[in-house]
Amino acid sequence: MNRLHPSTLGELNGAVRKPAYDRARLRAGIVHLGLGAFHRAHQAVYTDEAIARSGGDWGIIGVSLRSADVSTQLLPQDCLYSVLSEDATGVELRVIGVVQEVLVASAGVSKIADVIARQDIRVLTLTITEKGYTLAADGKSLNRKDATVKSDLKNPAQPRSAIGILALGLQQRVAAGGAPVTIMSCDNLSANSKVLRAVLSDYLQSTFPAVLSWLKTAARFPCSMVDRIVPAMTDSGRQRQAQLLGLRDEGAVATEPFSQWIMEDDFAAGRPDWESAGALLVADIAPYENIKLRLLNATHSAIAYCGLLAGLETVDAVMADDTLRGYVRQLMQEDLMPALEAPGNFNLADYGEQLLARFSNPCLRHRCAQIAMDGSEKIRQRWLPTLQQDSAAPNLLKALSAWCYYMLHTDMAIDDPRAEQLLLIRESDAAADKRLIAVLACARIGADNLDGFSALCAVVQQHVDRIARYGLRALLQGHSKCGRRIGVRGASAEPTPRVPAATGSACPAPMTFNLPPISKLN
Ligand code: CS2
Repeated sequence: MNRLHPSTLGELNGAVRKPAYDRARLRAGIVHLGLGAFHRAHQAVYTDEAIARSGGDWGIIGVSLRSADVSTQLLPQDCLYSVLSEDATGVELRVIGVVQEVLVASAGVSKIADVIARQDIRVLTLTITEKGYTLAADGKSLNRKDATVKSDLKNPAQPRSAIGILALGLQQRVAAGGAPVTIMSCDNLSANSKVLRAVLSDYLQSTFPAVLSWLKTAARFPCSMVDRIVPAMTDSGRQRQAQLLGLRDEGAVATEPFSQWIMEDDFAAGRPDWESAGALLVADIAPYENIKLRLLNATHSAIAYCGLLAGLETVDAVMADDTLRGYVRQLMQEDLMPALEAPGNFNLADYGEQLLARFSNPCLRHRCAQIAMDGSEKIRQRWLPTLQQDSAAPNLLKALSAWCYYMLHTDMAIDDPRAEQLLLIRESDAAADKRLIAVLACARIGADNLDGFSALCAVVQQHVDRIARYGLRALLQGHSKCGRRIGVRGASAEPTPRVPAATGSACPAPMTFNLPPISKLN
């Protein structure tokens, strides 16, 4: 089978959408740090769609900070790749053409700094994951104890961290004329771009302090909320996608039909017409961001740890299990939703139902282990704010207990920036209460940021013991201690209908292409 390339586009299966613009007219205007599957299935798709719908010449230079794989996948294809979006009702397959160049940090950071410094680059976007921000416990300053940060602070001309590379590029940008730029985080962090500005400023203060005054006047940091479930690609997924395409695509990504991008309207030097592709530009992002992080992502993490402890591999398998699905619904409705303030036009109950349906999508095969990764970073973004409002939230405490049990009492792999510390705690023979406090401290949960921390520890310890004696299902089936049922703000008082159980064979016949490319909020 031939490989996807501009010269083979004519061989694509008929229903596959191709870039609906002249690629030769694109000029790089965006540099994206973190060219993983998520960016390719989200911001790049919006940019592609915006150019197709309303013109512009915004090409993307993508930077991979970790692996060099993406360059071997995309460069031989002249950076073309395909996005498959699929659920039980249909599939859509399209080729994206906006990525123009791929750089990898392992080949040297100077080229990356050079493109950040280019005066015609007007937008810098980032998907570097929560841990990429190298945040200290306060959630906004630089973690100066981190080994990579330490090395970057010593040698800022040869940085290895994302923040260090960005800072070096900006220092060169100022030297080259200091054209204004927008720097936008697209990661699952509360107040993401504000946090980015804070940690970057902290780093610059110690490395290139002269850049700080330029940063204040010439750079904008709009926060953004991004949403699309993008599981890691597998060999069999790639093979299947090739069959659907009619061409081999080493850079293929697969995702769900749903997609959402909400951002603050605060750009220094223009941007693609992302609204034309379905993005929302708002004055205040906080309510949307809170809903996404504290409902979607919070539930996702709970599904991941409970799923792994129950021996279920994927999110849809968790949702097809009566006990677990019942628990997930309770967690959302009784603990997470009541702690959220939805904007006036936002129907939280509908959003919750939509989430349950998205999690049940049988086509995604989203692995619990993928979501479980980096838990110590994710928990403080996803669970801590709800616990700070209600440290006795019964279902959320069960999720927290599942995470603690996983870390303390299993021999399952720990893929986490604090893995070393977590493993030491797992292997230690200290008293149970001390080990529990130490594990929670890794997730930055402690008496200093949580009223009622000791009561929380007592409940979590009981739950952990219960899992050890009777298994996770016994814990999830048990009624919450106080048996309370809290009304959901903005939700109907009626019990909500059950999401139909997903079946393994529910994936549709390929090539029906009946889904709208981008679903909008409400
Ligand atoms: C997931 C997210 O891996 C994870 O931690 O919760 O990547 C989630 O799929 C996205 O945020 C959905 O928009």
